[in-house]
Amino acid sequence: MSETIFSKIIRKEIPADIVYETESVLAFRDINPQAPVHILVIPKLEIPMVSDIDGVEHASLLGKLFDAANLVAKNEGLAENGYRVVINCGKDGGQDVYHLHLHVLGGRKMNWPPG
Ligand code: DGP
Repeated sequence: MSETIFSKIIRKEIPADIVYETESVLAFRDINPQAPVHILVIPKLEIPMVSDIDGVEHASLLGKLFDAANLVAKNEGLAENGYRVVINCGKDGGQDVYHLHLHVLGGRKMNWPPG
């Protein structure tokens, strides 16, 4: 699958409000926030979607993604009241950008069930 706009953000070819970066992970504010805090956490490795994850091959990277999600949530002051971490997968899952990303949402009470 071809690269997405997130690859351009990783390479700093287009601007993004980056809040956290390591050699393998990048976190930046969503351009269309659905909550007072809405941050995307992505691997720099191009994995299109959840169904492309290999649990063995990507185990370490997945751990780093969740560590980053928890860290940015803490940095944004979400640790006490909690937050939601969402991964949309495919067309019916509501995925628009085919580069794996965790949505970290917080700063308001989330609704359930999701739409
Ligand atoms: P999803 O529907 O799960 O694939 O979410 C994609 C998210 O990516 C969506 O909430 C909007 C966000 N997004 C798309 N393009 C850009 C961009 O160029 N910059 C930033 N910061 N976010 C983007």
